[in-house]
Amino acid sequence: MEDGATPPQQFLQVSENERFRKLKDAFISKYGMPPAFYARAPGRVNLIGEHIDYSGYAVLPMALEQDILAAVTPTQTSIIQLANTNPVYLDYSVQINKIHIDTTKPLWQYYFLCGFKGIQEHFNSVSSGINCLVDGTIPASSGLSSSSALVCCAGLITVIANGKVLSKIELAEICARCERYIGTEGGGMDQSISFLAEKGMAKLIEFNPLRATNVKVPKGAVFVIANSCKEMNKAATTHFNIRVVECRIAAKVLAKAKGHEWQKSLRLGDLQQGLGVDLETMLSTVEQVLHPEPYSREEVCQCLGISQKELCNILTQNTQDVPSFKLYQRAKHVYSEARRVVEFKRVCDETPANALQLLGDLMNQSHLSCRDMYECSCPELDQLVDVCLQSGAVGSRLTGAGWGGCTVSMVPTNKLDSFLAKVQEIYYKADGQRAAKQTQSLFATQPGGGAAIYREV
Ligand code: ADP
Ligand code: NG1
Repeated sequence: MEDGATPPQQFLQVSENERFRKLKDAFISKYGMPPAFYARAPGRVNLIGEHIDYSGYAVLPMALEQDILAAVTPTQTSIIQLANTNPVYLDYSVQINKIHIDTTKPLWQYYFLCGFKGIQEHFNSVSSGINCLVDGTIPASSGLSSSSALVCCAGLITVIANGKVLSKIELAEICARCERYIGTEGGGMDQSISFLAEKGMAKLIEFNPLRATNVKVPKGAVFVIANSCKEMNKAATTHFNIRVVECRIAAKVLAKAKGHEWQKSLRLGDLQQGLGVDLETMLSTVEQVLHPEPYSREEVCQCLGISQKELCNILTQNTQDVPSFKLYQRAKHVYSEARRVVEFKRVCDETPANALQLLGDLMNQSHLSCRDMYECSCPELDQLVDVCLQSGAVGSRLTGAGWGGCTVSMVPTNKLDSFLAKVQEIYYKADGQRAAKQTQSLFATQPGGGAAIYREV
């Protein structure tokens, strides 16, 4: 288990590192002074455990090399000045006591402000302004947590610029909460792995209390990420929050049927804990209590004995008008996916002779459940998973929120070259738009390290 020490501060010779050197030069041309420090927060790939963190269940991600890197100088101006090396993301500035996050328009600066605001609120106030230049290498809106890397980087910058100290665990918890200011009710997977990751290790991330345990994936295979080239911004659509509220309602309906306290805020994981039963029993309870037909608003109100107004209090701002809820399918996915995470970790720990096959099977089952029960896939992701399996992967699944974005595949090391060549041929070269993006879209990845601060020697 992690001890949650403060993110490491490292020293480097900026002139010897091309990315840092370019960022420093760009910072000087923008602000007329050198940066005082640099902050980095990585993206992640989730190996298994999709859409279950916000129901309280453990997930199994690893950090990527791709990250958000920012050059920063604290100032006495009380102004946050933001610029980005990618011209798509426009310059922005705001006074530190006039922060407003518009949940109807998820512009890039609002993710930064989420991180800033989280720390500002934690310490009641922060006084330092900042000049900041951001450089990101995580494909955006592709299920690799570019948004959380930006929020975490901003949180870390605010802590350092104001001379404060927080543990990695505290930073992860604050950043998980404050990313919700953008309007999506996510769990804490992305922010936790961004702070708690260690090079060479995937992590089992458990919640309440937050902890991270090393998971060593058996030798003989590599994880390959493939981008479907279809983007999906969580905060700009209702898909994500609809799933969150379906899980909340399913937990309440199941709890009421089992004579358990259901009025307070309750997640599917809290219910299992409260009932003191195993995941198997929760899956049978889903079969006994819930029906596969969608529940209308009226039926939910009737089941719970609540008014339409009380139902609205359970919903988020952007799901107030949802007409029906698929409770059976969502609960079935959550409890079965939680069980697959436990099984995946067990296989990694015990490494039986057929470990790779077992892990691959779990990944394939996870994709089917995401596709059919949770309905967070899309035709492009389903096609890409099929192509990856045909090309030699032992397991393949969508990763991250879904409805677009990336797949992660487990590929035997000795088949990696032919796998990459086949997927290029079938998925990317056959389509002009995908072909244009193919170099950044398909890559093998190793578990990377967590967020860090860098200073120039
Ligand atoms: P993800 O699955 O990658 O977290 P989201 O759709 O939730 O995707 O968030 C993507 C948003 O994060 C982008 O639209 C942008 O506002 C912000 N973002 C991602 N990468 C960068 C970057 N390099 N610089 C600035 N903002 C970024
Ligand atoms: P990405 O892939 O970064 O959009 C989202 C949530 C996670 C988790 C996954 C699905 C946020 C910030 N992230 O991740 O907490 O629920 O979807 O497993 O909301």
